[in-house]
Amino acid sequence: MSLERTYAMIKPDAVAAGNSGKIIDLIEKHGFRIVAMKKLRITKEQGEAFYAVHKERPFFNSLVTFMTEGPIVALVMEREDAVKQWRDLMGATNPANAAEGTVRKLYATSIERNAAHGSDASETAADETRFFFSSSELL
Ligand code: FUP
Repeated sequence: MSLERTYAMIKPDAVAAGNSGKIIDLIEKHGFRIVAMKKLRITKEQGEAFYAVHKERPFFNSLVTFMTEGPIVALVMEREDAVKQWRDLMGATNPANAAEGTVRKLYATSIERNAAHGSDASETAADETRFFFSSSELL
């Protein structure tokens, strides 16, 4: 299997709680190479565009408010089977259903305040990467 890249975010809840370092440590321990990383605060416009696929869902406004309440850490990371491996390491969307040892089991507090984001496919990862990083930032 060849190397794949995925896009990840450590969400505002986990950054504010001081858990970003521990999550980055987990990421590296699971064999991901960090290709790009930055701390930033998402604007309302960026949040609405990033989550546009969920526009009609009842949680959309609340999700955008949460994602813009404080800084996030955005990452591009690489390993074999990166999209699935990162989703497995994050755990289920709702931390109540997340497996032991996963990021969401360890650090999430609700389905909304769920500590981390991971792309759902390689193509989505490329789009989400372009949304936050220029090609010269991918190292
Ligand atoms: P995931 O791929 O695990 O991030 O989950 P989804 O794409 O289904 O959902 C994206 C984000 O929407 C989740 F991370 C949190 C938020 N969400 C809610 O706030 N409430 C819900 O009922 C479902 C999702």
